Amino acid sequence: MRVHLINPSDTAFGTAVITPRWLFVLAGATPRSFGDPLICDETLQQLDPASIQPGDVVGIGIHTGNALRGYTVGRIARERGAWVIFGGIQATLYSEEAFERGAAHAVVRGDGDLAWGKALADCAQGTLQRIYEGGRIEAGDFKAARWDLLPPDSYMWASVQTVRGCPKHCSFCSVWRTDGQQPRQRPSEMVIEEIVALRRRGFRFIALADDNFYPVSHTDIELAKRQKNQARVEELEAIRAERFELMARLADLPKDMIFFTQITMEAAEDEQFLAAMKAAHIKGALVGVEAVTPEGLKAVYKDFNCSGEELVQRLQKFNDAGVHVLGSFIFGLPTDRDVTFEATLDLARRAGITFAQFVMLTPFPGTVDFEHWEKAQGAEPPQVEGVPLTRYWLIPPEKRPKMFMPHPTMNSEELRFRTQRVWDEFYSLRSIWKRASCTPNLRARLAFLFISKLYRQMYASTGIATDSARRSKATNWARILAKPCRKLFQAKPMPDLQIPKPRSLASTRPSLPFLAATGTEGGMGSDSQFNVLQ
Ligand code: B12
Ligand code: SF4
Repeated sequence: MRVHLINPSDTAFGTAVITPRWLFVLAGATPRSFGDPLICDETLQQLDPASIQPGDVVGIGIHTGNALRGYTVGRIARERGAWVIFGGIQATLYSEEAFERGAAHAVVRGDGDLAWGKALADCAQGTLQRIYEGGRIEAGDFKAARWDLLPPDSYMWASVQTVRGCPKHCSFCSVWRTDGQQPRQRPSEMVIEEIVALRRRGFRFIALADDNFYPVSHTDIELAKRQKNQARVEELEAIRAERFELMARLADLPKDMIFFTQITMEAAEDEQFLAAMKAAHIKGALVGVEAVTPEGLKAVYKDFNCSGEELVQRLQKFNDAGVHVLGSFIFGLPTDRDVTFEATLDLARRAGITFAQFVMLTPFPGTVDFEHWEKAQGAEPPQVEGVPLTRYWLIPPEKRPKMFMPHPTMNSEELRFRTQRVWDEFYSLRSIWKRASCTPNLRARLAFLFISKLYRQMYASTGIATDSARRSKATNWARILAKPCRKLFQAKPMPDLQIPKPRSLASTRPSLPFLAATGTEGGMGSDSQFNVLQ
């Protein structure tokens, strides 16, 4: 009985940007008695059905975007006589679908770190249950990824998680409902061990696969103080102190390491935090800007963000602190008008952000937006190919609409067209070249250009393109660009790298001067350049 773990995808690029972390975590959660699981990431290459034998166990992880392909993979696996077990956010929210469409024998809901081992053991004993409730486990129980099973020469960035959950409640996001609003922070030792294992193998670019790297803001602590809730103040301060402890340990890793995370823009008001990020080699962060107007922010329950000139200044603060911003903007909000597109582009340029993504508002299951939208569709929602629109992920990709939520003033083609234009302008050769001036030399500038074009091809052209001919052209381009790009991210392995010893806690407390941030302790890089090639 062999164990397979499959990450489904309709599109294979041959090379992928970020490791799908769940594959390697579930490999780590597979009891050694089952041997090493066979890992198949279909974003690299499609599954070979012949690799599945009768009696094998096949674990398939799905989110909304790849659920349909996942169900096809499930049926293939079951036809070949394997046990089929689904997990991931989509299987958690729509478990029955995995049985009906994906030929599942079982579904693991929630965290798979502990439940996967139980399901495998039951399967081996012939007592496989239908549903396993993985729930939300404690951070100390998160399994470390099996990086020794990484296919060689395939990924640009590895991914390591430091925190699960987010205290905010944005209307378009499911994280706070599925992963919870209480941040679950992994002990820093576990994080560092994984990163060192990756650096030994030649990975120096690591994406921190966190929901929100800044789970406690000054405002949160102030509020708890005003409410005279001392227990809450202590709890929040402890979470904050743990962040600083982790960053101090990251700062002790080799200087050539580069981390990228996801963070709310509140962090920009926290100079101590930004300085610690810089010292910790966190050189980039995806910041959910979402909208540039107060009405837009209100529409997505994100009024803790800034708008207008204040927003420009906020984003610039990241830059000033040496943290490059990948700004994430949403188009299609009910408050958007035709001028919003130009205003967003203008703001993105003025704020000096390094990368940007412009996504179209999508009602993802598990979100507040989805609930409202589903309700508005009524008892008999419109159908495409016999599938109700409210289950749009089951519509074949080439027939799937690009916009689901009707807009008061623009039709979906207009929204798509305008969104595409913003991508085109932000990623025009001229604009990229200008932004590339943040790099230290010509070689790095060319690399920056190359990477920007790849990013655009992978995320914009494949996602927004309407017809399949355009999509496949974009995919081919991404495939061509991806291979040489990967080499830019490769580093010389450091097989002898040791885990740096933790410093004394006192030196990492945020209430004390953050020594590393002033450059008086080891590990801090000397420049804030985007030094891809250094
Ligand atoms: C890091 C991240 C990214 C990164 C890296 C993606 C990558 N290649 O890994 C980037 C920035 C590139 C990204 C992009 C996108 N992302 Co994203 N991303 C995340 C994030 C923050 C963490 C994912 C992660 O690695 N977690 C760590 C692993 C270990 O946890 P896990 O995946 O949840 O797996 C656990 C369980 O689910 C379960 N499990 C999972 N699979 C399986 C399988 C089996 C068999 C079993 C038993 C258990 C099991 O066990 C695991 C261990 O506990 C999540 C938020 C979240 N909390 O999930 C969003 C999230 C997954 N992303 C989301 C979205 C929407 C996107 C984008 C579409 C955004 C956009 N508009 O462009 C793109 C799509 C990219 C793509 N095609 O996959 C949504 C998905 C919503 C949905 N319903 O599908 C999430 C949930 C965030 C949100 N806002 O709601 N993302
Ligand atoms: S969008 Fe970001 S800040 Fe908002 S709830 Fe999701 S993870 Fe938290």
